[in-house]
Amino acid sequence: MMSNFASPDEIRTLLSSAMSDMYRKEVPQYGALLELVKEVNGEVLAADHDLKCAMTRAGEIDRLDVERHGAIRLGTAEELATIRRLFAVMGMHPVGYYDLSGAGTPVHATAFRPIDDASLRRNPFRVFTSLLRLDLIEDEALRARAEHLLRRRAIFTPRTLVLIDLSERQGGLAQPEAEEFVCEALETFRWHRKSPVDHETYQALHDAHRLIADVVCFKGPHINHLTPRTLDIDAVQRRMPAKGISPKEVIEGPPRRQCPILLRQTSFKALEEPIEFVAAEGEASVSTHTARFGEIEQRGVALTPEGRRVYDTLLARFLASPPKPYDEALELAFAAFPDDVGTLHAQGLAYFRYEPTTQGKAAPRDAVEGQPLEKLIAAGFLRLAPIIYEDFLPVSAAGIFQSNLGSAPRQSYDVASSRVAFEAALGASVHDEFKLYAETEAASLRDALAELGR
Ligand code: OOG
Ligand code: NI
Repeated sequence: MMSNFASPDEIRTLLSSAMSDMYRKEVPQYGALLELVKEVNGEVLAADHDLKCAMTRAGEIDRLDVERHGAIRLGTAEELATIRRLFAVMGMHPVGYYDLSGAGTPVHATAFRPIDDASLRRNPFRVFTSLLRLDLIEDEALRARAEHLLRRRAIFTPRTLVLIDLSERQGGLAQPEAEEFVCEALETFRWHRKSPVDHETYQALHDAHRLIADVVCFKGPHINHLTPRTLDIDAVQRRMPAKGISPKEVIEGPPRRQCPILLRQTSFKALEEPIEFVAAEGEASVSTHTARFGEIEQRGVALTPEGRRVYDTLLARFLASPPKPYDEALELAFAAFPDDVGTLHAQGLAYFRYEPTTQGKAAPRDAVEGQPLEKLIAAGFLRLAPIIYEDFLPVSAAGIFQSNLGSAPRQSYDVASSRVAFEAALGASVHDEFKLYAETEAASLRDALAELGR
């Protein structure tokens, strides 16, 4: 049967762009942030010709303007399982397991994102998706109340569910179905000013943990931020105040580097927004809630398990007692981490794509045949290009949660990490991000060597 289905890549792009438009209307500061990021990215690319060429070769220039990640928080296993099916329609799959309970946040999470190279190139839209761990509410009556409220809500429109089913049965959606799907699915992520609960219940859940109230007291999992990718996070951070945006004090993640690694992020404070709670005799009582915030990110090369181990060790050591000034001290703490492509590659700390150079393609057969990889690189026949990190960092995510919840770091929950329970709720296992990067690297090596005629 000939397929005339809309491609999942196209559906994802439609939805992420619709979501961006919706969020821009809901949170005006988001629009200001996008302008600032665009301005800085333009300046960086104009000033750094090599970076521009490298990003063009890697197909990253085209995706830069549409590249976003968002986050939602879900309340039940059923919601998580259905959101997995919803994201699958758009070619987004669960990658990685993040346990944030150790950081005092009663959730665990995964990131839905495209996993193959061509789709990532087209639009790498990612949604960090947390599941509330109700088992961490100590008060039994309160936990039962939360469970009851969650059971009662329906976060998907009936038509969304029909279209997900249809897509699974047919193996895709025709163009008009895809467009309808995007409109319907968008409803799940919308902000609701009216809460279906009374203020007293809200307050009780809020006192147990602000995050619990944010999930349980709302009709759906409002998208709580949409993050554009910048090529110079320090510059954007510096210029935020002039645009009326106040960022949090420090940038999460690794320090600024010649060869950027992983992911650096900073956010600005959540908005205080009016909410109408249910009151006696159908009247509404208006109070406020903070949930939605702004964030920017800069992405660098993905690290191998060994590189990640070194990163985690250095960061943990630094965060145990972060000296001031933070930025310089962090740079110093990472002095031992190699900061050039050659060493990162030679020591197996990061993932790279192999690109045959013009010189390599013109080289005589015996100059490439049987030569070890390092020789081909040293001879300039193969060039290394960083494979960009497409995922998240648990320590950074915990910092982001904490700063936008406005709370001081809490005591960590003393519970076992629960990946098995998470995957049972999800109805699938999560992809291993290291495996995905390693496969991309291996495939690029195969192609490069074939092109060199080896
Ligand atoms: C998600 C916070 C995590 C990130 O970029 O690490 C996150 C949330 O607050 O729901 O988005
Ligand atoms: Ni984020």
